[in-house]
Amino acid sequence: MKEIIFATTNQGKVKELKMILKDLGVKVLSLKDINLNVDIKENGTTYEENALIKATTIARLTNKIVLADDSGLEVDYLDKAPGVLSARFMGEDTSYDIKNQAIIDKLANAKGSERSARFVSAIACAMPNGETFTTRGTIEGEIGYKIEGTEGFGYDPIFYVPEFGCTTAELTPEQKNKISHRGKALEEMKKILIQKI
Ligand code: ITT
Repeated sequence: MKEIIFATTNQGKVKELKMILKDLGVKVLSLKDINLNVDIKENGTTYEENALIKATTIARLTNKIVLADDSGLEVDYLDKAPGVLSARFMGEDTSYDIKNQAIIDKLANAKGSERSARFVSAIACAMPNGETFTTRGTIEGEIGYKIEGTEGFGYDPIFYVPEFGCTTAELTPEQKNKISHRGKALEEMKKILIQKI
């Protein structure tokens, strides 16, 4: 069975990607699975640039097909912050209870449509022959008024999806993957992988 490396240290992303790609007939290995510990400088200014930096760095080291995700939460009331800096917002080691409450507090005066927000995911694929591809997915929603739900990771407990009447942290993993930024970007990437592998 073909092996694909997923260049991430985020175990929430690993769980989602493995579930979404399970019908592709490839073995997905995370950096943890292959015991690879690399400090990658994500100094791009776009999700695509950062995803490509992660994928190409690990492809060079492993000579395998590598996928990477760079993603973030864009809050319109905060001029699309934290955006590409979502993991670094208030410090990488700050808990998401604190980060999520801080975003709710910053939106204390925002009402209704002023609370609009989206998750964005860029998936990059780097092939051993140097070819690269990227896909992107987004999901529109709103910043909730309080932290709700325990599924998912990161900003899920404050990302309210009006169609479902709950946050993405209250959806099952299957429900989230069907509608999420990462789910959509990976469905597009699957079409490319089917041709290429
Ligand atoms: P890797 O770079 O190792 O993949 P990371 O967590 O640092 O892990 P990013 O730089 O892409 O990844 O940061 C993305 C951040 O955006 C992530 O840490 C979350 O805070 C947030 N985020 C992205 N997708 C999310 C999702 O589906 N649910 C909740 N928060 C999400």
